[in-house]
Amino acid sequence: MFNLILFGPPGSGKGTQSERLVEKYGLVHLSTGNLLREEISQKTPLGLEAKSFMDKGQLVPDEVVIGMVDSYFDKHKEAKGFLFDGFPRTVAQAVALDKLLELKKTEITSVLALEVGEEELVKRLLNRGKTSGRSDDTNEEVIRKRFFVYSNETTPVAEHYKKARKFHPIKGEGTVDDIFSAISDAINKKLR
Ligand code: B4P
Repeated sequence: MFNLILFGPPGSGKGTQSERLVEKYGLVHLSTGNLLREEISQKTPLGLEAKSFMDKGQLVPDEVVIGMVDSYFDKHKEAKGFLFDGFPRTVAQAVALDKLLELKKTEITSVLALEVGEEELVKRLLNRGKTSGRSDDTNEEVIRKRFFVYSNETTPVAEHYKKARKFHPIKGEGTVDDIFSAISDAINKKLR
Protein backbone atom coordinates (compact mmCIF):
# COMPACT_ATOMS: atom_id res chain seq x y z
CA MET A 1 0.00 0.00 0.00
CA PHE A 2 1.08 3.57 -0.65
CA ASN A 3 -0.04 5.84 2.19
CA LEU A 4 0.61 9.53 1.98
CA ILE A 5 0.01 12.34 4.47
CA LEU A 6 -0.47 15.84 3.11
CA PHE A 7 0.57 18.05 6.00
CA GLY A 8 0.47 21.81 6.52
CA PRO A 9 -1.28 24.71 8.26
CA PRO A 10 -4.93 25.69 7.64
CA GLY A 11 -5.30 27.03 4.11
CA SER A 12 -1.96 25.67 2.89
CA GLY A 13 -3.69 23.92 -0.03
CA LYS A 14 -4.10 20.40 1.35
CA GLY A 15 -7.70 20.08 0.15
CA THR A 16 -6.92 21.71 -3.21
CA GLN A 17 -3.95 19.44 -3.99
CA SER A 18 -5.60 16.30 -2.57
CA GLU A 19 -8.41 16.40 -5.12
CA ARG A 20 -5.88 16.16 -7.96
CA LEU A 21 -3.55 13.69 -6.24
CA VAL A 22 -6.24 11.08 -5.53
CA GLU A 23 -7.19 11.16 -9.19
CA LYS A 24 -3.62 10.85 -10.46
CA TYR A 25 -2.46 8.11 -8.06
CA GLY A 26 -5.71 6.19 -7.45
CA LEU A 27 -5.60 6.73 -3.69
CA VAL A 28 -8.60 6.89 -1.35
CA HIS A 29 -8.98 10.44 -0.01
CA LEU A 30 -9.41 10.67 3.75
CA SER A 31 -10.04 14.30 4.72
CA THR A 32 -11.11 14.56 8.35
CA GLY A 33 -12.27 18.15 7.67
CA ASN A 34 -14.60 16.94 4.89
CA LEU A 35 -15.87 14.00 6.99
CA LEU A 36 -16.63 16.37 9.89
CA ARG A 37 -18.41 18.87 7.61
CA GLU A 38 -20.48 15.99 6.20
CA GLU A 39 -21.54 15.02 9.75
CA ILE A 40 -22.42 18.68 10.41
CA SER A 41 -24.54 18.96 7.27
CA GLN A 42 -26.42 15.79 8.24
CA LYS A 43 -26.91 17.17 11.76
CA THR A 44 -25.68 13.95 13.40
CA PRO A 45 -24.77 14.00 17.14
CA LEU A 46 -21.07 13.74 16.13
CA GLY A 47 -21.55 16.68 13.74
CA LEU A 48 -23.23 18.83 16.38
CA GLU A 49 -20.40 18.15 18.81
CA ALA A 50 -17.72 18.83 16.16
CA LYS A 51 -19.32 22.12 15.06
CA SER A 52 -18.94 23.66 18.50
CA PHE A 53 -15.15 23.12 18.30
CA MET A 54 -14.68 24.01 14.63
CA ASP A 55 -16.59 27.31 14.90
CA LYS A 56 -14.14 28.42 17.59
CA GLY A 57 -11.05 27.37 15.60
CA GLN A 58 -10.33 24.49 18.00
CA LEU A 59 -9.52 20.89 17.17
CA VAL A 60 -12.26 18.28 17.51
CA PRO A 61 -11.37 15.81 20.35
CA ASP A 62 -8.96 13.04 19.35
CA GLU A 63 -11.28 10.14 20.25
CA VAL A 64 -14.01 11.52 17.96
CA VAL A 65 -11.64 11.94 15.01
CA ILE A 66 -9.84 8.61 15.52
CA GLY A 67 -13.18 6.73 15.75
CA MET A 68 -14.28 8.37 12.51
CA VAL A 69 -11.04 7.36 10.74
CA ASP A 70 -11.35 3.79 12.01
CA SER A 71 -14.85 3.43 10.57
CA TYR A 72 -13.71 5.02 7.28
CA PHE A 73 -11.06 2.26 7.02
CA ASP A 74 -13.79 -0.34 7.53
CA LYS A 75 -15.68 1.10 4.57
CA HIS A 76 -12.61 1.06 2.28
CA LYS A 77 -11.07 -2.36 2.81
CA GLU A 78 -10.05 -2.69 -0.86
CA ALA A 79 -8.05 0.57 -0.99
CA LYS A 80 -4.63 0.44 -2.70
CA GLY A 81 -3.53 3.32 -0.52
CA PHE A 82 -4.78 6.39 1.33
CA LEU A 83 -4.15 10.08 1.05
CA PHE A 84 -4.56 11.56 4.54
CA ASP A 85 -5.55 15.23 4.33
CA GLY A 86 -5.71 17.22 7.59
CA PHE A 87 -5.05 14.10 9.65
CA PRO A 88 -3.19 13.45 11.94
CA ARG A 89 -3.32 16.87 13.67
CA THR A 90 -2.04 15.80 17.11
CA VAL A 91 0.67 13.38 18.25
CA ALA A 92 -2.05 11.16 19.81
CA GLN A 93 -3.73 10.95 16.38
CA ALA A 94 -0.38 10.09 14.73
CA VAL A 95 0.26 7.28 17.23
CA ALA A 96 -3.30 5.96 16.73
CA LEU A 97 -2.85 6.07 12.95
CA ASP A 98 0.42 4.10 13.19
CA LYS A 99 -1.44 1.42 15.18
CA LEU A 100 -4.42 1.27 12.83
CA LEU A 101 -2.11 0.90 9.82
CA GLU A 102 -0.07 -1.76 11.60
CA LEU A 103 -3.26 -3.79 12.01
CA LYS A 104 -3.67 -3.54 8.24
CA LYS A 105 0.00 -4.64 7.85
CA THR A 106 0.99 -1.35 6.29
CA GLU A 107 2.48 2.02 7.29
CA ILE A 108 2.87 5.66 6.24
CA THR A 109 5.08 5.86 3.16
CA SER A 110 5.72 9.59 3.18
CA VAL A 111 4.61 12.90 4.73
CA LEU A 112 4.62 15.87 2.34
CA ALA A 113 4.42 19.20 4.17
CA LEU A 114 3.19 22.34 2.40
CA GLU A 115 5.00 25.44 3.64
CA VAL A 116 3.17 28.78 3.33
CA GLY A 117 3.64 32.10 5.18
CA GLU A 118 0.96 33.18 7.67
CA GLU A 119 -0.17 36.36 5.88
CA GLU A 120 -0.71 34.45 2.63
CA LEU A 121 -2.73 31.84 4.60
CA VAL A 122 -4.99 34.51 6.15
CA LYS A 123 -5.58 36.03 2.71
CA ARG A 124 -6.52 32.65 1.20
CA LEU A 125 -8.86 31.66 4.02
CA LEU A 126 -10.70 35.01 4.15
CA ASN A 127 -11.04 34.78 0.40
CA ARG A 128 -12.48 31.25 0.60
CA GLY A 129 -14.81 32.43 3.39
CA LYS A 130 -16.53 34.82 0.94
CA THR A 131 -17.97 31.90 -1.03
CA SER A 132 -17.60 28.67 0.99
CA GLY A 133 -20.16 29.38 3.69
CA ARG A 134 -17.59 27.97 6.17
CA SER A 135 -18.04 29.84 9.43
CA ASP A 136 -14.41 29.10 10.45
CA ASP A 137 -13.14 31.03 7.39
CA THR A 138 -15.05 34.31 7.75
CA ASN A 139 -13.65 35.62 11.03
CA GLU A 140 -9.97 36.64 11.16
CA GLU A 141 -9.86 36.05 14.93
CA VAL A 142 -10.96 32.41 14.45
CA ILE A 143 -8.39 32.00 11.64
CA ARG A 144 -5.57 33.30 13.89
CA LYS A 145 -6.78 30.93 16.63
CA ARG A 146 -6.45 28.02 14.16
CA PHE A 147 -2.80 28.99 13.51
CA PHE A 148 -2.16 29.15 17.25
CA VAL A 149 -3.65 25.66 17.68
CA TYR A 150 -1.64 24.44 14.67
CA SER A 151 1.63 25.68 16.12
CA ASN A 152 0.92 24.22 19.58
CA GLU A 153 -0.79 20.93 18.81
CA THR A 154 0.00 20.03 15.20
CA THR A 155 3.65 21.10 14.76
CA PRO A 156 4.82 18.28 17.11
CA VAL A 157 3.33 15.81 14.61
CA ALA A 158 6.08 16.90 12.19
CA GLU A 159 8.69 15.77 14.75
CA HIS A 160 6.98 12.37 14.99
CA TYR A 161 7.55 11.78 11.26
CA LYS A 162 10.96 13.49 11.11
CA LYS A 163 12.18 10.92 13.63
CA ALA A 164 10.90 8.21 11.29
CA ARG A 165 12.67 9.96 8.33
CA LYS A 166 9.37 10.28 6.47
CA PHE A 167 8.97 14.07 6.48
CA HIS A 168 9.50 16.10 3.29
CA PRO A 169 8.86 19.89 3.07
CA ILE A 170 7.40 21.32 -0.15
CA LYS A 171 7.13 25.02 -1.07
CA GLY A 172 3.37 25.71 -0.90
CA GLU A 173 3.37 29.20 -2.46
CA GLY A 174 3.04 29.71 -6.21
CA THR A 175 0.47 28.44 -8.69
CA VAL A 176 -1.65 25.38 -7.90
CA ASP A 177 -0.11 23.69 -10.99
CA ASP A 178 3.50 24.34 -9.89
CA ILE A 179 2.81 23.02 -6.40
CA PHE A 180 1.04 19.96 -7.82
CA SER A 181 4.06 19.19 -9.97
CA ALA A 182 6.47 19.57 -7.00
CA ILE A 183 4.31 17.15 -4.97
CA SER A 184 4.07 14.72 -7.90
CA ASP A 185 7.88 14.76 -8.30
CA ALA A 186 8.29 13.90 -4.61
CA ILE A 187 5.77 11.04 -4.90
CA ASN A 188 7.30 9.68 -8.09
CA LYS A 189 10.71 9.51 -6.39
CA LYS A 190 9.14 7.42 -3.61
CA LEU A 191 7.34 5.14 -6.07
CA ARG A 192 10.52 4.45 -8.04
P1 B4P B 1 -9.68 21.24 7.14
O1 B4P B 1 -10.92 20.92 6.42
O2 B4P B 1 -8.63 20.20 7.18
O3 B4P B 1 -9.19 22.52 6.36
P2 B4P B 1 -8.09 23.59 6.32
O4 B4P B 1 -6.94 23.21 7.19
O5 B4P B 1 -8.81 24.85 6.62
O6 B4P B 1 -7.64 23.81 4.82
P3 B4P B 1 -6.75 23.21 3.63
O7 B4P B 1 -5.29 23.22 3.91
O8 B4P B 1 -7.36 21.92 3.19
O9 B4P B 1 -6.94 24.36 2.57
P4 B4P B 1 -7.42 24.40 1.05
O10 B4P B 1 -6.69 23.50 0.15
O11 B4P B 1 -8.88 24.23 1.04
O12 B4P B 1 -9.99 21.65 8.68
C1 B4P B 1 -11.07 22.43 9.12
C2 B4P B 1 -11.33 22.27 10.63
O13 B4P B 1 -11.81 20.92 10.92
C3 B4P B 1 -10.12 22.41 11.59
O14 B4P B 1 -9.85 23.75 11.93
C4 B4P B 1 -10.58 21.56 12.83
O15 B4P B 1 -11.44 22.27 13.67
C5 B4P B 1 -11.36 20.42 12.19
N1 B4P B 1 -10.51 19.21 11.97
C6 B4P B 1 -10.19 18.69 10.74
N2 B4P B 1 -9.39 17.61 10.88
C7 B4P B 1 -9.19 17.45 12.23
C8 B4P B 1 -8.43 16.52 13.00
N3 B4P B 1 -7.70 15.56 12.43
N4 B4P B 1 -8.44 16.64 14.35
C9 B4P B 1 -9.16 17.59 14.96
N5 B4P B 1 -9.90 18.53 14.29
C10 B4P B 1 -9.92 18.46 12.93
O16 B4P B 1 -7.05 25.88 0.64
C11 B4P B 1 -7.54 27.04 1.26
C12 B4P B 1 -7.82 28.15 0.25
O17 B4P B 1 -6.64 28.50 -0.45
C13 B4P B 1 -8.83 27.73 -0.84
O18 B4P B 1 -9.72 28.78 -1.05
C14 B4P B 1 -7.97 27.49 -2.08
O19 B4P B 1 -8.65 27.79 -3.27
C15 B4P B 1 -6.81 28.46 -1.86
N6 B4P B 1 -5.56 27.97 -2.45
C16 B4P B 1 -5.10 26.70 -2.43
N7 B4P B 1 -3.90 26.63 -3.06
C17 B4P B 1 -3.58 27.91 -3.45
C18 B4P B 1 -2.46 28.51 -4.16
N8 B4P B 1 -1.43 27.77 -4.57
N9 B4P B 1 -2.48 29.83 -4.36
C19 B4P B 1 -3.52 30.61 -3.94
N10 B4P B 1 -4.62 30.10 -3.30
C20 B4P B 1 -4.65 28.76 -3.05
